[in-house]
Amino acid sequence: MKATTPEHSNTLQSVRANEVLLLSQRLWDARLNSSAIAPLTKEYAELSAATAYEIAWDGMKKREDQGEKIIGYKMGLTSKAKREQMNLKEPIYGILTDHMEIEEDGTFEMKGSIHPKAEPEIAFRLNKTIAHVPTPKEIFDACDLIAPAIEILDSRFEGFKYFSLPDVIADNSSSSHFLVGDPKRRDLIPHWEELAAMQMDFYINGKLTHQAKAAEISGNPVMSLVHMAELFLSQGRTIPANVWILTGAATPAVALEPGMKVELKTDFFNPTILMVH
Ligand code: OOG
Ligand code: MG
Repeated sequence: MKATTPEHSNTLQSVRANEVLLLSQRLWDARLNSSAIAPLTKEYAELSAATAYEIAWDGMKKREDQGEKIIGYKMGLTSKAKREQMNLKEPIYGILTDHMEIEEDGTFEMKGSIHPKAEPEIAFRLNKTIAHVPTPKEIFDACDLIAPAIEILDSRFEGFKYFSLPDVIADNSSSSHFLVGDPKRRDLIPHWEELAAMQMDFYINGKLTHQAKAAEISGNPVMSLVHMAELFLSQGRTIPANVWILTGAATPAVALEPGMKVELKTDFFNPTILMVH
C-alpha cells in the first residue's frame, strides 16, 4: 500500500479546514439573510458526520465572537416520530446560546426565520461536569432542575429538507430558539424511571394535535442525556455544568404561523405557552 506523504496529508487537512470554513459561512449567511440554501451534500456528497460537527462548532465560534454565550445543548431525532418525520435514522446534537432563549413572556417573533417549526421536549439542567459516560441514575442525579420545553427549529435548507444526517448536523441540528417552561427541582421526582410514563400533550390554538409519553424520547428522556454524554465523550468533549439540555421532541414538529398559540401540557409541570407573532 502506498504510504501517504506528510505533504499529501497536510494538503488533505487544509482542504478539509477550508471546506469547514466555507460551509459554515454558507450556513451563516443563509441564517442571517433568512434565505434557504441547497443541502451541503448536494455539492459535497462525501461530507462526514465528523466534519459536519466541526462546521456546527465553527458556526458557534462565530456566534461567540459576536458575544453570544453557550447556555445549553440539545439532542435531536431521539424519537421515532421525529426520525420518521425527517427520514433520518440516528440521534444528533446541537448547541444552544443565550440569544436563542425565548424570554419568560413566551413570545416568538417569526420575522427573521425561514420556515420555523415547534416541538415538545423535556429539558434538564446539569449542575456537574460530565466527563465520563454516566449511568442513567448518575446523570439524573447530576441534574438539579427538570422542565418542559418547546423547541423552535428552523432549517437553513430549502423546504426544511436535507439529504443526509451530515447536512442537519452542520446546520446545528436546525436549532433556532427554545423556551424552557416551569422548572421543578429534580429531587421531587424520586426515580428517573418514572419520567418515562409522563404524559405530554401538545396543543395548537387550543386544539390537542399531538400526544405522547415521554418514553417516546429515547425510551426515557434520561437516556437521551446518556447518549449525549456518549456523543460528547467520543468527540473528546465534556458536558459542562450549569447548562440546559433539551432531550429531543416526543412528537413531530408543527410549522408555525403568525398568531399561533402553542402549548405543552404535561404531568408534574405547569403548562408552557408560546405565542407566535
Ligand atoms: C433536526 C432536529 C431534531 C428533535 O428534537 O428531534 C430535533 C430537525 O428536525 O430538523 O431537534
Ligand atoms: Mg428538538
